[in-house]
Amino acid sequence: MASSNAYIIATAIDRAFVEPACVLLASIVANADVPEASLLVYGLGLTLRDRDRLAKSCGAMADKLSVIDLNFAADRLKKLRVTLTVPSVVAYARMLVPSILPHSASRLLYLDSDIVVIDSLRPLFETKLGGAIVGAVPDTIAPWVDLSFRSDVLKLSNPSFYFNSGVLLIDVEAWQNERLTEKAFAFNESLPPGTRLSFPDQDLLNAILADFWLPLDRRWNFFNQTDEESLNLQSYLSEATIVHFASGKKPWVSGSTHPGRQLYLDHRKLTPFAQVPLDSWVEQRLKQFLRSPVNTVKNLSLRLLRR
Ligand SMILES: [Mn+2]
Repeated sequence: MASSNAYIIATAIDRAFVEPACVLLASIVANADVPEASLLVYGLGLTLRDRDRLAKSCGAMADKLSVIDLNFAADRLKKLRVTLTVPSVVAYARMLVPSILPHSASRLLYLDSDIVVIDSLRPLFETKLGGAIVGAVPDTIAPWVDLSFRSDVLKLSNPSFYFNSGVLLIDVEAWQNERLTEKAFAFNESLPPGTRLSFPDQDLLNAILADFWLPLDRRWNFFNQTDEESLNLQSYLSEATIVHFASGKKPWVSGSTHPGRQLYLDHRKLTPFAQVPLDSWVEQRLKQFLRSPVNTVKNLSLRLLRR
């Protein structure tokens, strides 16, 4: 059994997600109660200014931050498909990161950058995985998801047993022993040409981890599970520890009506973006295109057609 004395929190971004990553870091420093944790940001194409903003957002934990250039993996990542739901290849970094950490890093908490932490993460880090390799929060079935895809293509024996990949508590040593990074890339390459995954990195991870993941309480990855669910700020405050802005409605867009938005704005005040005006939806999408270096024109046109 691995010791749990080394906590690592990691995320991955390109230039389009520097602001939310700053807010994520500030929220961890303010609320997560793990001052000994290492903070890793894997970045693609980040500038010195971006790095400076990330460091400034870490305040008292600035010496815990490492910003690591993802260029070493760029060739591998660029071969992977981007989609409407996963607009940047940095999403796939979660498949790589556990394989490149030292063995002694026994607990890795991998977080999407569209997250705000509002309470202590210590109980999560202390969670016993009970033989599982990854802890994650189940994702209930969106009505438009084709369950037969999950059984036929992803080979899930129970297509309803499916997790959201936005928060992953990972036993690094066990991940490495099972060579899960290699398995994830191999599974992707084994798919028939033209296969369209609904949520690429998430589908691949569900496929290779089907027998190796432990469902965690919803508070560790709190998001709207169905279109009908009506969360409000109070439900976030009372039921969530990790708030995940998982839908397309991101709180950093001006005019956003996301019910958890105030949590984002409150922590944004703790970052170098405090005085920066929020982008409109169009500005945001344009920046996302310009700052996500490996996106294709095809992908942009698809996204513009979307709404
Ligand atoms: Mn997300």
